[in-house]
Amino acid sequence: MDRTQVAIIGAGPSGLLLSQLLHLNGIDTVVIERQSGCYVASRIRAGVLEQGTVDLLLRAKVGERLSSERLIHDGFVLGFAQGTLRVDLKDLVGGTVSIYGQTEVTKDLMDARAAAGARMVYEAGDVSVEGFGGKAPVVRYSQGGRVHELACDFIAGCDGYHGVCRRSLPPGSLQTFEKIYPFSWLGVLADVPPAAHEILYSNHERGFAMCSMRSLTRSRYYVQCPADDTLEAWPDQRFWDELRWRLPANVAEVVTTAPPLEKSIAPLRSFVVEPMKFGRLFLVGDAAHIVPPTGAKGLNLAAADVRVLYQGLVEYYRSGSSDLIDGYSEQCLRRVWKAVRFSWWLTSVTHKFSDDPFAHRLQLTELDYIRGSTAALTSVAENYVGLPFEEPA
Ligand code: RFL
Ligand code: PHB
Repeated sequence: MDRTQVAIIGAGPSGLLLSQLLHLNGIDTVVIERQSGCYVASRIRAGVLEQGTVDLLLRAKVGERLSSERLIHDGFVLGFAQGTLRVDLKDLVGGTVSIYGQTEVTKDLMDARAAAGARMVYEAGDVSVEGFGGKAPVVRYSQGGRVHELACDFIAGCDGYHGVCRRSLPPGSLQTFEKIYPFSWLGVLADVPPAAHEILYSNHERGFAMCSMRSLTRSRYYVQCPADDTLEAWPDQRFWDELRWRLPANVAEVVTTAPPLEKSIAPLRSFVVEPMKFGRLFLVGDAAHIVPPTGAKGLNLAAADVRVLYQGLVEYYRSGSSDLIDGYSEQCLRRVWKAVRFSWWLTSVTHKFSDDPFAHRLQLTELDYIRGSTAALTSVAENYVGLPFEEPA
């Protein structure tokens, strides 16, 4: 039977980053992914990296292109019917965020893993995980018409929300917390200059809209749409009209349009499972938790889980101590719940939930309150840039 120290299920950002950090610390991994490499490399997702995530990517030696190509933003903007409010991250908490697409992070990690000769299995079928309750976990998968078995010390479930690892845990061993929002985001990526210099979250009576970017020539826009909406209902012109309608007038008038490079609908949910560790199986990133994209926390939380897990595994292999890996779940969940709270809060003040005038007044009051309170604004800023990590670093 083939063998490795850590079997990693999923080659999204969590799996690739964990594999790279463990490799740099002399720990052997095999990454097993059900999709093709091309598919993984072309998924369009997140765009905002906390400085802690950037630091971890630098530590993983995949920060070269990131350092030269990222856009550094020291603020973002909240738009409401009554005007706009800029959250000055630099002034309030001395922080910034980096604009660099998850697609690029994934490519950089894939290149680094390939350059190091990593064992990557793409297009693996029927992946299953067993034996993690004891000392001899095994991963099975099929490829090229054959079933393969991989023995390992640990399994990292980096296989996203729809993955197999969480579903393989014994019934009753997990507690699940979930909130499904009554709307989705329709996103468009287009090669047009961004209409706003900074990310703009806009609350409008027709629904939420947002301006983001990937570079100075590539924009990412979103509009809130009904949860059961379809792409067919959104011809390009309808999307651009609706976006302009919902943005502050000075931004709307400089939106330029082009045929989308990508258009997709993503449902919004908050989801957490506890614990994130069962025996020798760890759930990492979206496999354990989902947040609505409003706070830009999903990828950053995934990186924070990886940071805790790789440090714990390095300590285990160096000293034999399992103290850090034993505390993996508790440590990660403290950060996860704070990001769940912040993403829920930012979603609840910027989106249209109903026609209820009371709910709308509360949203406006939230804005009015943070506008008038440096304490409240500082809280928003410290969450947006990313809360400090717990040590050891
Ligand atoms: P991923 O990226 O879902 O990767 C999981 C991988 O596992 C594979 N897989 C399997 N492999 C083997 N066997 C199986 N049975 C498997 N089942 C699944 C999958 O093919 C995949 O390759 O999880 P990971 O690595 O934990 O990364 C999480 C992030 O992708 C996610 O949190 C972010 O994209 C969320 N997110 C954002 N996060 C941010 O930090 N900042 C943002 O600005 C931000 N914007 C967003 C977002 C997510 C969005 N969508 C599409 C939901 C904007 C959007 C619209
Ligand atoms: C994005 O650029 O895709 C993006 C940015 C900020 C968010 C969510 C998505 O909060």
